[in-house]
Amino acid sequence: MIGEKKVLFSGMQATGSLTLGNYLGALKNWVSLSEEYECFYSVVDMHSITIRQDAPQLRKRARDLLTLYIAAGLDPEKNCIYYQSHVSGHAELAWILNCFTYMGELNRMTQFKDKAARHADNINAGLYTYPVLMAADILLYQTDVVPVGNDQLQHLELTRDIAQRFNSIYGEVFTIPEPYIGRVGARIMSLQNPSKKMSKSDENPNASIYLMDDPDTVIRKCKRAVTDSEGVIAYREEQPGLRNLIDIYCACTDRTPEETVKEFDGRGYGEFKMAVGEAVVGVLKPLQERYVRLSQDKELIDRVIKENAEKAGYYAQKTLRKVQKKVGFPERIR
Ligand code: ATP
Ligand code: LTN
Repeated sequence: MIGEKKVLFSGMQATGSLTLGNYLGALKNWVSLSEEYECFYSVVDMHSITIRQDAPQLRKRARDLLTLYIAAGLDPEKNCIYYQSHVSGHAELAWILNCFTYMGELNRMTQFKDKAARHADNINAGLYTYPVLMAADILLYQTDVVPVGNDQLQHLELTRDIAQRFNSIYGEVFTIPEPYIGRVGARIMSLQNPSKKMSKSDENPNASIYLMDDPDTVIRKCKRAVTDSEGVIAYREEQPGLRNLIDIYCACTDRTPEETVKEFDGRGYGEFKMAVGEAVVGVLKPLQERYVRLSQDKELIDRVIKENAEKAGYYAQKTLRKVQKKVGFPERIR
């Protein structure tokens, strides 16, 4: 708890252009939770280097992502929006937690297996211990809830196990975090293959809508989305492409699938796809306008970066000092 509020932590990697999936599955939920909780939203740049990065490009993407958090509606005065690499406590706690994590546990992580297969030439130790750094991110702030997509649940389960193990040895040091999975948009699928999730690293540009796509591109991608030959607008598993478009439409217009099916009863796919495209444009356009305005305000962004790193650092140090004392590191002499 910080004051009267429970603590929320989440983060995203700056490793590519964000998609509508990232927005509807993560960012949009972050905004809706931001009043209720004391929030820490990090740009997890230390996680990014587990895959080889170009330094100037990583720096630019990290700043773009931080700006996008604000453009999506997170108020930087109320939410702690900061770079992970600016708070050294993440790395310090990660080292300690490494010593409380078993290799057997890390061997089971499916994201490691996927990424190791995709980057066979660079299976580094950081990629392997990535989940421990993620556990440190979360536990450093005594986090109560962590909003993530389904794909991160395994990492969160590991975080809870590490925290419980530590607490059972040293007493109640860490708060045990709970996952938060949003109701809508939990899993937006690829427009070209509805059995795969929409992902920023998809090599087919028509599969994903990017947050910075212009209106014509958005409409074109929606029109080309893979559907079926049933010809009936219905929300069912046998029509996964259409179901995904209905999910997108609902998430963008705050409607339910039932309302949507009713609204388009008896109308064709072409008309519906057009409506989906327009609904997406309706969400992206104001976001893009805010993004352009904010990215020109260097002073504001710089101030957010500086002040929020200090705020995060303050809370991080509180937990870190406690942990260092528990494990037996000598006290500092002042
Ligand atoms: P990559 O393609 O590089 O693996 P990604 O697009 O899957 O990236 P991440 O950076 O792993 O995105 O995830 C950022 C956040 O967005 C996570 O909380 C994740 O669960 C969520 N997310 C990513 N893709 C989707 C999607 N298609 N639908 C809903 N949520 C998503
Ligand atoms: N692993 C996450 C990003 C991430 C994160 C976190 C999410 C790093 N640290 C802490 C929630 C809490 C991803 O790849 N999406």
